[in-house]
Amino acid sequence: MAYDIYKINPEFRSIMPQEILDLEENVTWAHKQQKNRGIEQLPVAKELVEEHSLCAGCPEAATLRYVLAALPNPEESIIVNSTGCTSLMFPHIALHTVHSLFGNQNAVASGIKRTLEWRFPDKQKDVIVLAGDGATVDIGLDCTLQSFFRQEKITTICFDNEVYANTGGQESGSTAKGQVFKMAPKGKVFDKVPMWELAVTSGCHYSVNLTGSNPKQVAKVIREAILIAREIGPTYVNLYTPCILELGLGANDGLGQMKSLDKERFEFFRHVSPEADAYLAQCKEEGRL
Ligand SMILES: Cc1ncc(C[n+]2csc(CCOP(=O)(O)OP(=O)(O)O)c2C)c(N)n1
Ligand code: SF4
Ligand SMILES: [Mg+2]
Repeated sequence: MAYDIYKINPEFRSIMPQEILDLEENVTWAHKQQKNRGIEQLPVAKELVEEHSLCAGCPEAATLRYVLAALPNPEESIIVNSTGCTSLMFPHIALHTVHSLFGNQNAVASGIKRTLEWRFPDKQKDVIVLAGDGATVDIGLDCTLQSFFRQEKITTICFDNEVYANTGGQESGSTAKGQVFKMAPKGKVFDKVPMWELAVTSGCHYSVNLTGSNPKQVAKVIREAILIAREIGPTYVNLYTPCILELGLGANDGLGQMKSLDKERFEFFRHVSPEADAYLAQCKEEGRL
């Protein structure tokens, strides 16, 4: 085994599927040759989610793989998740993850980050929130914004599929105006909340809005967001990962849907504070980007 972060309880070993056993035995996070891990490793690295239990073709699954491939230091990273379709993938990940109560993810992540800073003052621990739009922009908005106001050094990634997917298609604050879903039959009355703008006014040093259509771009943004959160302050990434099921699309239609919104609601937006910009330049010079 490459790194001792994923251990199966010996009493459960005999009933574990091969997929889970493989995760323990074949992870490559800390292999020396994987030092410059990136999306190039997607076809070969076991831990970059080979299998998942989401709908076939769900863009959330593909985008999570890009996120995992972009982590600057996976062994020292903790991902805080919230209930939703995203959370179905976490049992398949050989990393430290925490499943928090729906909507509380940024409060939980803030506590973890502070505790780790106190417990391991000599180690750099990256705390990353990954949650849906319902958890981030709607029910958990208070916790999300409070973590920005208080300048918590965490990265918040919202998998924005513009709907409460896991509970069958209710509208969220992130749903576009006029959108009809099974459980929003009259169409959304209000505008979509531009969370990436709220993030800027609430104190994030880095805020990006994009779709999951371009793996390289996603990886670059995630890496920058995590590095800035280490030294400067909170960062936010809003990633469009459409729910093909609720949109009535097929398993092969996710990429096309993302591309069609690249120049629309999810036109690339990037805010970087002056301190963060200077830090990114330093990271580049040191070869960390
Ligand atoms: C405290 C609490 N409130 C509500 C729920 C019900 N619930 C489970 S998943 C979900 C929707 C998640 O939507 P989103 O965060 O957008 O993620 P998605 O499923 O769309 O990826 C809700 C409301 C819950 N599990 N816990
Ligand atoms: S319901 Fe939607 S978001 Fe959830 S797994 Fe299926 S396609 Fe993905
Ligand atoms: Mg959602």
